[in-house]
Amino acid sequence: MTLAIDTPGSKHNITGARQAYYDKIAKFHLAPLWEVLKGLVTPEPKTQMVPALWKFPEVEKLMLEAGDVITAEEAERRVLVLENPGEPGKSRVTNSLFAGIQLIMPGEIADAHQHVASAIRFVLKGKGAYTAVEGEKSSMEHGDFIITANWAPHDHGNPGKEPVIWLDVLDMPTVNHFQASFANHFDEKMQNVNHEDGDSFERYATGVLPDGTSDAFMKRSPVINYPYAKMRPILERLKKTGDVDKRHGARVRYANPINGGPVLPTMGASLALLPKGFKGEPYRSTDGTIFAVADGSGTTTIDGKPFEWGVNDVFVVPPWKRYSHTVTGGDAVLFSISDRPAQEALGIWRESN
Ligand code: 1HN
Repeated sequence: MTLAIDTPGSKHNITGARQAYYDKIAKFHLAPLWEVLKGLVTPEPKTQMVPALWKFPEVEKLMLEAGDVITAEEAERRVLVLENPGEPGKSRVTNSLFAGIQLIMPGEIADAHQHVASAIRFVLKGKGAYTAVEGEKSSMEHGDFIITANWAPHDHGNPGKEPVIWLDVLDMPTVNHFQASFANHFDEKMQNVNHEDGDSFERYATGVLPDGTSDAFMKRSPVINYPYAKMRPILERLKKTGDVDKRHGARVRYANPINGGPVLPTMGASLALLPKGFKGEPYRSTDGTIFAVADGSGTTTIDGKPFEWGVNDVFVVPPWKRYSHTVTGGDAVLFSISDRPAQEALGIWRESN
């Protein structure tokens, strides 16, 4: 086939001939790579996701209104999805992660179920609720980091007197990307609890390992709850000895005590203390990151735009957007979570300043 004839209007002829060719091959489920190549193999990460911040006082008010609209039982999980404004309606905050805010009112329970998607909870506000994960009934306190691994049975309840609110992050968009989702509901509303509060932390995260510890824990941490009350003093130690990173502050990574790896294969989390007066240097990485404010107040400038935060606010930094933290009050503590372990396992994770 001759495509190029060097006459006036030849451009039009080429375009027309090409289009005719594309129409013809489309019937065979074929398409020209050269028309889309530049958008597929980009020289730098491209994302439709945008930086965003959810202020806790606003979210809390709206969340409590949800308490009037629907019971936890009807909703199965009373969660407001943190929708990235760059892609509303997709139930995700980054391409790979779901984030939501969950409310459980006094006297309510959220039934036992299990799913392939792994979850984490970071407790924001309220006392007296529990989550039961794989037989361990764990109390939920502000700043606690609780994991629910792939296929782990879990249910929540609030026998206390106050509403309890937490951040849920799930790798559901990742699981759905692979189209590998399974889920199961138990007939019993609550699972059998045979391990008391704090059991897995004491057993596995205090310098000893029980004989016969399962190999299954190479892939995911055996610890259900990493309590804030145990983590915060470690951050204070780092601060005291000046172990403060110029970008991230005095930071610890939640680790699997069996092998030092991430708590889950798909998601990794950290807790950082940014000392009073901290003015962080810029940083970017390919893992879009969700932050929750455990303590203090400050400003994070993301892609040149300032986002002011206070206690329990949640914000998201999309992949490869440059950001820097500044503290405006006393010491601040930031929780963060991303898909970094998944990217590292695939050998694609990168960072720069
Ligand atoms: C889920 O099972 C929980 O168990 C929370 O509390 C949020 C979001 C999407 C899918 C499943 C929970 C969820 C979820």
